[in-house]
Amino acid sequence: MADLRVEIADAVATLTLDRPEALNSLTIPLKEELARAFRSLARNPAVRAVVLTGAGRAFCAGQDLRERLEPDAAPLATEVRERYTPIVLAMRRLEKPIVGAINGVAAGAGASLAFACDIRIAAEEASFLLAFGRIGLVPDSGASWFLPRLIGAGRAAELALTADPVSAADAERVGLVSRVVPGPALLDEARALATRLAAGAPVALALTKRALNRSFDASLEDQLEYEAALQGIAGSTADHAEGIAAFIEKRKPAFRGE
Ligand code: T3D
Repeated sequence: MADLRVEIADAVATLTLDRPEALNSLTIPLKEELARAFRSLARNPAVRAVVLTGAGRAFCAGQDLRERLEPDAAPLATEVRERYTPIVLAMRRLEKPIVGAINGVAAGAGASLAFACDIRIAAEEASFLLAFGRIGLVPDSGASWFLPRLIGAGRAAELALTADPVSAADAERVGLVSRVVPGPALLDEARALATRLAAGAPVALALTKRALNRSFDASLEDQLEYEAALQGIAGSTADHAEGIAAFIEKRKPAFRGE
């Protein structure tokens, strides 16, 4: 049975990690399904935004540690390169916004998946745990890259080195999540946000994600030039003309991704 549920409605794809009995920890089939799903959503014009969440009480507990004990388990570096890196790259390269609906604990690579989303909304009972250190490993799947960018170097070092859990309330306070909502409302809130994003101008959203992705590695001069070039592309779309027309005519724009 598939461990990843994919539901598409109203231009929003909801991906649900679905191994609740093992806190949605990541097995080889689940990792492969997830990377495949993100690549396939990239090619699906009917999907304009994505929600990533977990079934049951956890978002994702990271690597399935039982699978790791199997005699034919790949060496760690190989597993990370071949099965985690492709997921994270597919998420960051997906030119559609990803809303993380963090329903419960996000631990180890599960936290990394949450960090790789564009926007995170958390349930009150959610928490983040850089569990790697607790089992003698280092942060992977982008955790050491995303975390300092999201919350600053000092706080990132504290979370990574102590592996102390961060509550949803603290995550909101430090800017790790955009907001915290009651658990039963989480999916509706995340889908409502994704639906709103899906109604945006797709090319502009794609280029915005591209600009944000490269901003930390660019000088101000380079980024100003990059923005100008992207604006040239966005400005030549039919959606830009539609945006202006809708403003003048005092109506909602109908963006078509053209
Ligand atoms: O290939 C590689 O290894 C390289 C990649 C590494 C990336 C990583 O993600 S390394 C980090 C791996 N993850 C962890 O170390 C987290 C392990 N889990 C926990 O620390 C705790 O489960 C949680 C803090 C997440 C939640 O605690 P709690 O008390 O709410 O739940 P629990 O009782 O520990 O877990 C409930 C069940 O889920 C339990 O199964 P059982 O006893 O009821 O049959 C537990 O074994 C299972 N479970 C939780 N996490 C994992 C898991 N099973 C397999 N793998 C897990 N990661």
